[in-house]
Amino acid sequence: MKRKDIEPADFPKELQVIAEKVKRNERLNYDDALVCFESNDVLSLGKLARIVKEDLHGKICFYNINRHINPTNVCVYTYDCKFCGFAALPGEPHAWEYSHEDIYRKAELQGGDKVREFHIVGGCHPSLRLSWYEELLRGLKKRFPEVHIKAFTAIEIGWFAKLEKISVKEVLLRLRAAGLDSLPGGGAEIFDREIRKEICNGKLNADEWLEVHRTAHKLGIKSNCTMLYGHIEKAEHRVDHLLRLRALQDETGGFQAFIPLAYHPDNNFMGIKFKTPGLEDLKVIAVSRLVLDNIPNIKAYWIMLTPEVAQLALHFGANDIDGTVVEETIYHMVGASSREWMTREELETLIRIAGCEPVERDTLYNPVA
Ligand code: V47
Repeated sequence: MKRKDIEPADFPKELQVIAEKVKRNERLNYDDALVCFESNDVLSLGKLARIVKEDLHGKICFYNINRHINPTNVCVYTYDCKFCGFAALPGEPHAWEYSHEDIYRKAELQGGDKVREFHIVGGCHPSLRLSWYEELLRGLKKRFPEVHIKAFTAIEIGWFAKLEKISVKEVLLRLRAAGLDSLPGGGAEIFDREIRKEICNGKLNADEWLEVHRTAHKLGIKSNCTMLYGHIEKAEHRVDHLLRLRALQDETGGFQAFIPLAYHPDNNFMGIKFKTPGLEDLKVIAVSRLVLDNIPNIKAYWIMLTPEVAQLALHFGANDIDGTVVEETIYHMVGASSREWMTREELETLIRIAGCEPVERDTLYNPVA
């Protein structure tokens, strides 16, 4: 279906204004976004989001052949980030710090498909210096020159700046010179000051997170963005979060993909013991597609959603399902029930069964021949 064929009268009353705007390709405002999040007509939202997605991407669904690596889980924010089950303090039994050689060996284990991207994130380690990370990136580039390195959340970049007493710009320039190609989207959580204080007091605030990405974009470094939902936030906090991302994207155009991340309940200090049900996840995907009119790609991260819900998300506005991953710890330490990797064949099958056309992409969203 095309935008012009939308019949607003066919939608429930509360969504008719939204349908009209989608039909006219008009930007949704704060109130519209709130109406979307407060509606329980997920199928109608999905229908609209799918039309928007197909307008942008047709039937294409992107995937990539990537490998996650977490050099260390030792983190100064271990007890600040209440939702995290990954981090540890130095010396705790579950803490790890891989050596460069350990990491090079892991990078070799690519699960059978030729990896095009390393996704590298970790804890904010109290004593690993920026030079250690620069050496790591140089070592990886030397051994895997054709692999794109997407590494370090804004939180890690901010931490390196604090530890080294240098600016965020200087950190980014040094890391880029050593081999950094782009930034992942983690650490955004929820921008609202009060909610952020409750769930991750102490680490970068919203303006600081956005400033790291603004600085990266100005240097020509592309990045992703995320939102952690399904904990104590309300609809208005989700809307505020999406609109702040949209405003930065208007300014810089540097975000490639938005990845909504559903809160997982195990092994953390939140005290919330359930994960959002699948329909809620599909609603967040759909509303993100409708509100973020300037971010080209909405990623249904299959590790976080499960392959089953990620597949459904392709009918609710998502056009990317992430990649092979190979080894995953962040979500598996907080209760993810999915496997840690999928092969190219499995990803392609999952996409085809959803009626979409699988296209392998590189990290910068160029289709791979
Ligand atoms: O920043 C941590 C989240 C993020 C929990 O850029 C949790 O391509 C739910 O950002 N429940 C890291 N979420 C993952 C991430 C990501 C993943 C895939 C692709 C990309 C990309 C980025 O995981 C953290 C945090 O928001 N997280 N703990 C939890 N209990």
